[in-house]
Amino acid sequence: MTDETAALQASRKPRIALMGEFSAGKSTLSNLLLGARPLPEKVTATRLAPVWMSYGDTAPYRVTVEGATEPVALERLESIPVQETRVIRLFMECDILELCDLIDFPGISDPNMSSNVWERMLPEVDAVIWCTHATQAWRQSEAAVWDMMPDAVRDFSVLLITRYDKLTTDKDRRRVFQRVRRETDGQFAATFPISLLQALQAGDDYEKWDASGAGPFVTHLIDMIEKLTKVAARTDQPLYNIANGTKIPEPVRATIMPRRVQRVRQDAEPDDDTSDGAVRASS
Ligand SMILES: Nc1nc2c(ncn2[C@@H]2O[C@H](COP(=O)(O)OP(=O)(O)O)[C@@H](O)[C@H]2O)c(=O)[nH]1
Ligand SMILES: [Mg+2]
Repeated sequence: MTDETAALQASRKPRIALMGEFSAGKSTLSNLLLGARPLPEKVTATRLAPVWMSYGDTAPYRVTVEGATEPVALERLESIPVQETRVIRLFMECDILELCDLIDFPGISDPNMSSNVWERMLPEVDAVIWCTHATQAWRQSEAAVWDMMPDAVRDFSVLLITRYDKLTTDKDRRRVFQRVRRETDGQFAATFPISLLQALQAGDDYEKWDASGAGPFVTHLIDMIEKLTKVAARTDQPLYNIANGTKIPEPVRATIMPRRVQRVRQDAEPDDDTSDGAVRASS
């Protein structure tokens, strides 16, 4: 990590959400990214409220919909009431969490869970890694949710076509990739086919790692985190809250610390040059 990156991260780490349909591989992806310290089995096996992972050794807790916090037991995560829990907070000392926070979302169209369980967490996110099953990639329900995402989030987000190992012929693999690319054109920063299982099993075998599709994805992810780190340093607002047509705030270029930083009104006249919503210093 460069000094510059370290200084930027003192302000706020980018928050990356893992989203997609139930069983698309979100929790498997968390495990892959967390590396040697995988999530407790319950996180991958159970329907849970969103799980927000950060660096550290703070004890796990949940935040209720009313905003109260309550300690939780890792071995009893399944007993946490989903509807009444805004988010479960887990802290781990994993390399990836030194760079960003990860939020594992529940499946978007799970019939057993109201969509407000995850919708109410969206304002907290900067970018998304969207997992879509190769064998039923980019369903109507996925497109519908993605349609509602603000541009600022979409511009940084990545689409992962998971379970690529389930496609057995080259022809199938090409066909699925091309169709998904066509149907999501311009809506993601990048699209990668991947077998999360093969990536997990690759261990130190670089050939297997690359063959799984994890190589190019992780390279892109590191670059994405670096860009997001700079953006996050400029604004306390997660990118989800930046309205379409509004510029992402420019850095505040003050040599002396401003006494206060104001958010410019968004309803200002369009030809008024303060109407881009940028955070500006005023003294
Ligand atoms: N074959 C194969 N199985 C996968 C892949 N990714 C995930 N799985 C399996 O799919 C199941 C659901 O994955 P999970 O990560 O729990 O999905 P989530 O509901 O999106 O969190 C698990 O049994 C995984 O092992 C993949 O790329 N290939
Ligand atoms: Mg899961």
